[in-house]
Amino acid sequence: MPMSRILTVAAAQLGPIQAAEPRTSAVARMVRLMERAHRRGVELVVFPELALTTFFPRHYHEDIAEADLWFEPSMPSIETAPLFDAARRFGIGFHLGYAERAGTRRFNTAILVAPSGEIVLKYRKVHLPGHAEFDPARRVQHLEKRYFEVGDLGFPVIEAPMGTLDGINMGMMICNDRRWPEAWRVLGLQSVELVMLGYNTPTTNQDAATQAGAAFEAPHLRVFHSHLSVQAGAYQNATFAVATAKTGIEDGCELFGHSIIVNPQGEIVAQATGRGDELITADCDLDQCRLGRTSIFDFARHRRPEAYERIIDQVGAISPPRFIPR
Ligand code: ING
Repeated sequence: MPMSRILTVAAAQLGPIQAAEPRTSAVARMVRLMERAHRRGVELVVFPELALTTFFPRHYHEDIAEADLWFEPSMPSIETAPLFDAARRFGIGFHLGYAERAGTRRFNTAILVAPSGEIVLKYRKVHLPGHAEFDPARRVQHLEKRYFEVGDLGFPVIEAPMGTLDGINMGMMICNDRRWPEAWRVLGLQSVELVMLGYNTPTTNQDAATQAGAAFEAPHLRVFHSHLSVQAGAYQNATFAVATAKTGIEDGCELFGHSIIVNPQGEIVAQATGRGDELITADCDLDQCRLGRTSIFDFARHRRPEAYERIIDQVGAISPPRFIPR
């Protein structure tokens, strides 16, 4: 019987960050969550998407350069250094989502940081929801296509030490990515064992309310869809997943929480219940990935890429041929 490979992880859910809240305040809140995590023996902490500021894509800036105040020109920086110091002090790795400015390029980015404070992996969000121009019909804008470029790093997986373990296969995605099975499968095809993702998801769908005739999406379904996406992604790729929310009311817009930790069977093993800063933890036995990976989801034995061409060849859906009765 192989030794179990236990990693104690935490989703460090954040309550609202108001537009006026300085980064130093958000960072101080996150350091307090890392201290709490350390007291619970946590070895890896997953913070949300865009964890340093309010979810600014809800605000319209005519001049993109005006939005630069929401971006990090360097990582670490003076404001974020306390997170890296805490990682070293507590011997804890962490995942952080933030708005990255790389020269003239802007991305919705996440990094994985080792307990040494070294950046182990970086990911730039590929699936950018919402729109690029101001939409007068929307009560709240969702301008990720305006402020961010599509990520250019693919969906990378790295094997790196974490906690007491010599090597864990870790990968990331961000928010809307979790709704796209392709993102999970690209990570699964690299033998990922732990997927980290942060999200900022409004409680009510600002989209549907504005598209005439769009079916109304009840708020309870918003959480169901979020959980369904993460549970399916974890199960179908035999991986653990930590999905961490920024939640609460920011600038009058409510984001839902319900952060979860999911095992390779698709079971929710921990769930947040509040609307503020909250730490949920779980012991993840990474050898649980072995069952799915060597049976139902043994990709080498069962996948048939020759039948999947449409997934690569097409972007949008086409209309099917019509049945003509004889
Ligand atoms: N937020 C939302 C998300 O994908 C969204 C946007 C919500 C799109 C609901 C579609 C339906 O969770 C981000 N930041 O991607």
